[in-house]
Amino acid sequence: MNTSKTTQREAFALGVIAVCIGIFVGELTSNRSSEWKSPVDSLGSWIISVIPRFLESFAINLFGTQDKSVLVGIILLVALLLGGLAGDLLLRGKSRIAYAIVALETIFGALTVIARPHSGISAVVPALLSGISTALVLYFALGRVKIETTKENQSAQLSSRRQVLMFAGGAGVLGALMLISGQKVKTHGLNAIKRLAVKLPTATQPLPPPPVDPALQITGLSPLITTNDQFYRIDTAINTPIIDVAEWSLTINGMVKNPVTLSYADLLNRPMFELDDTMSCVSNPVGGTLVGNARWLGCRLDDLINEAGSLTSADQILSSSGDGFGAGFPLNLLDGRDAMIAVGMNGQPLPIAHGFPARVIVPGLYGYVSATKWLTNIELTRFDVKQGFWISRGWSQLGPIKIQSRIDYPTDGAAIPHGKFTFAGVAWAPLSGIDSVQVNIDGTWKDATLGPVLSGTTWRQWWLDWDPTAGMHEIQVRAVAVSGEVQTQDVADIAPNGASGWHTIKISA
Ligand SMILES: Nc1nc2c(c(=O)[nH]1)N[C@H]1C(S)=C(S)[C@@H](COP(=O)(O)O)O[C@H]1N2
Ligand SMILES: [Mo]
Repeated sequence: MNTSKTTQREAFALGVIAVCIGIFVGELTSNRSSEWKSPVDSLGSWIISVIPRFLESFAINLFGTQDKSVLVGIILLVALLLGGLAGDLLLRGKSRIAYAIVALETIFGALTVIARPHSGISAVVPALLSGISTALVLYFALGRVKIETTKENQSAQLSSRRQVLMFAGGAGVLGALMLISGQKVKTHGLNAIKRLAVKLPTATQPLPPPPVDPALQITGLSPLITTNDQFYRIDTAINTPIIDVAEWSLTINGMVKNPVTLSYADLLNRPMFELDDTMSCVSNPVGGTLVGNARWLGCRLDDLINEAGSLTSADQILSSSGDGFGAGFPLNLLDGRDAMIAVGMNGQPLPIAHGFPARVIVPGLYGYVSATKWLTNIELTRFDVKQGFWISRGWSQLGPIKIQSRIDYPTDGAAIPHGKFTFAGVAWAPLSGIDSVQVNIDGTWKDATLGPVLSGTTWRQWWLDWDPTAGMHEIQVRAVAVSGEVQTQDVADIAPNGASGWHTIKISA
């Protein structure tokens, strides 16, 4: 009894090890050539592309910006469990099912590799090698065990083979981890060093330095300008793309008279301007944090489009990043607003996570329809011909940022100590700007004090002193735009075109 139990456990472990070695081989080979793609990354990208957005938002809320690592972790876990299952089946003599599992896993991985943009047929090489090595290890570790007839022989054979294999497996896994991280560190590191070497141009007419930030004085208030490392991050990329600025180029083509291609140096040589702009994700819930305010540096998008000369039949500007992401907005939204190809963020070259070397920023639009990071192409096209990444997944074709306000301090459910304190938060209403913010305390609206205006497309900080009475209180906030628009109380979900409603919190004093 005891022996057979151990044997089963060993078989499971050997199956897991076989998959570890397979994954090692897959990652190792995918690092050998830019044509060959990592099966793990491809599976992740595929999952992100089919996952319903509400689930993605849920994952983002749960795991924050670690959501991609969690996804990769889940993929690895499932693969290892399937390996264990295959090991177990082999021990029971069900070798056909065992190998079928490995084959299906391999084929599925290979299909997700093919599904990635710019995948040639050779892209599946790592997936195939990974599957073959898994099957071979399984075969040599467990496949021939059944030749022995008695249970005793079986387990004796396994035990001696076990030690060799456990050792080989352990070494393989360790090697794989070192290799994968080593390669990632090397390529990402090189990318990071090249970014550090970039010398940003200065704007033709630099903006005045931002005013003193009220957040320095007011507890819990969001800073006027979000620092680069505090800025939210949302994208479909498992790994940020490795882009060599020396080779990178931006092409403007499609329904244009003269296609334009710019190198990074060409781009930096164009007249530059600075833009203070608040960008939000359409998935930002009421009161949420998927929104940030930065000082961007870049060149005018409308000038570039004018140089390319759009045909009158075009109605959409569709930008894309070469990794399958695309974002499109109506051409007629280039109405003089300061849309830009951004190269700088808060005085630094765009951080890699935020789109280095270049991205699009269009004031007043959610990121999913405009703000393509790791930009490589801008195509003039028609909405009835082509659409951005999220549109076929149920998100609205048009994505103007809705007027919103948020209570930063105190947080929902907080217990406030006795005595005076200050409510604080931010409100935004691009392109118009914020005219006033009111706070509803237990049913009475009071006007909040407003912070400085950076531009019509940036958020404004607000605050309000209050001397609470003991007990529970319900607090709401609403904003009024310079245009006269009052933030609606009507609650809307983030899908399909952005959340609305008043941010409401309960606190006790
Ligand atoms: N290449 C690429 N660009 C992208 C995305 C993406 O998935 N891939 N996501 C968009 C979305 S949905 C948003 S909200 C913004 C987020 O930009 P940030 O990560 O710099 O905050 O980037 C946009 N640009
Ligand atoms: Mo987004």
